[in-house]
Amino acid sequence: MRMKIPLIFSSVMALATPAAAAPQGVDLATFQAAARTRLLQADTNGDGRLAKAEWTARRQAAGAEVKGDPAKMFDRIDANRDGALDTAELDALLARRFVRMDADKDGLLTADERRAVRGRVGD
Ligand SMILES: [Ca+2]
Ligand SMILES: [Ca+2]
Repeated sequence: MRMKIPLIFSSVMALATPAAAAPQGVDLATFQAAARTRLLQADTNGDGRLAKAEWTARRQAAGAEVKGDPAKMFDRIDANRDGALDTAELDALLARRFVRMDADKDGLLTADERRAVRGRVGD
């Protein structure tokens, strides 16, 4: 009987491996974590939040792909009006963005869905 255990184990591994190797998309939490890390590259004073000047500088550096006034956009995102974008505010922004990008509403962003909006979202 003991000889069968490794066989069962290896067949379970064989079933699990393809799903791990070829994910169907990125879920919200993964998207938020990755995008938040990218946004916080603009956190030049390292306090873990984006001040308006940091946000504006980042939007301007993104150049022609960015539409709209960065300062007005900042004010919309800064829900508690303290003049900085914290993790919760960035995650709320990214959650709205995720919903817009998730064309088939399955809760996962595929590479195609992300490609479809590239250049429209500004980063
Ligand atoms: Ca804030
Ligand atoms: Ca999707």
